[in-house]
Amino acid sequence: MKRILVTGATSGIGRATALRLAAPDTQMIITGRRTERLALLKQEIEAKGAECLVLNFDVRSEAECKEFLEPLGRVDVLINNAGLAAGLEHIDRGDTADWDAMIDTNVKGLLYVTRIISRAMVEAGQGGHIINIGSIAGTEPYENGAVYCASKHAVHAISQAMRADLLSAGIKVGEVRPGMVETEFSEVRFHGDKERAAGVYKGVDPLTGADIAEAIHWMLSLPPHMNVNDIVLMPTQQAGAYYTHKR
Ligand code: NDP
Ligand code: 8X3
Repeated sequence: MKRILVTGATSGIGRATALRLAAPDTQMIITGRRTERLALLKQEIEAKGAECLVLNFDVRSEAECKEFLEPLGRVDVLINNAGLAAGLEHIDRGDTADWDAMIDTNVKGLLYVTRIISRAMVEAGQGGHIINIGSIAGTEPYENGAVYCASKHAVHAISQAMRADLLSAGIKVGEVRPGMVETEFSEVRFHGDKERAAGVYKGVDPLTGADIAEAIHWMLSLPPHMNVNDIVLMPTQQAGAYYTHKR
């Protein structure tokens, strides 16, 4: 049985990925803070013939990561997806609580999860596959996004370094770096302002969580000798952080 762990599966890219990867002979391990959503997703995953284990915890807490992830032992695949942007402000106006949330989740949370899961993979000696969800913000710093961009630059650096660290253990490390994907991302960034969030996607056909899930499914289906290190995905109407052609 293949065991696949997806962090941040209650919404957006993580939810779509958990559903895309669910199949008979697979155990999906889904995580997030919103209990009811995890319970509903478990039902959808099981309807696809997969087993499902729900882990309800906050990746910002190292203690919770240890409590919930260490008992798992080895999994075959880890999708490090849990993350957020909070706020969109010039550096002099930024809110330090937003900064802490982004750094604690996107960087420290990803590290806590990765340390536990990669260690179990190395100790089992059977390889594995880790895919980190980065962003175009991981190479393109943009105005008002200093801390989010810094956190995704960190994910980009960590992805490259951990690929080297885990090379001799035969563990594949890939990074998926999307541009604009319509999820709850902007609603979270704008602290629940749905109208402002909708404005981000107005006049654009953005990517969907399902589009990203399809790419992840493809990366996981490649033969053992082949790895995708880094893949950048954007809507056709976007060419970079500063270039979006709106209708
Ligand atoms: P969503 O807001 O729709 O989903 C984010 C997910 O992360 C939720 O399941 C949420 O679960 C989880 N999460 C957030 N904080 C925590 C936490 N502290 N502990 C556990 N889980 C957490 O956004 P997306 O699907 O768009 O975002 C997924 C990833 O994709 C993020 O890393 C984001 O940076 C990245 N990304 C998104 C892009 C976009 O345009 N949408 C573009 C490029 C990258 P819960 O709240 O239940 O804990
Ligand atoms: C999310 C996409 O353009 O807001 O990572 O950085 S963007």
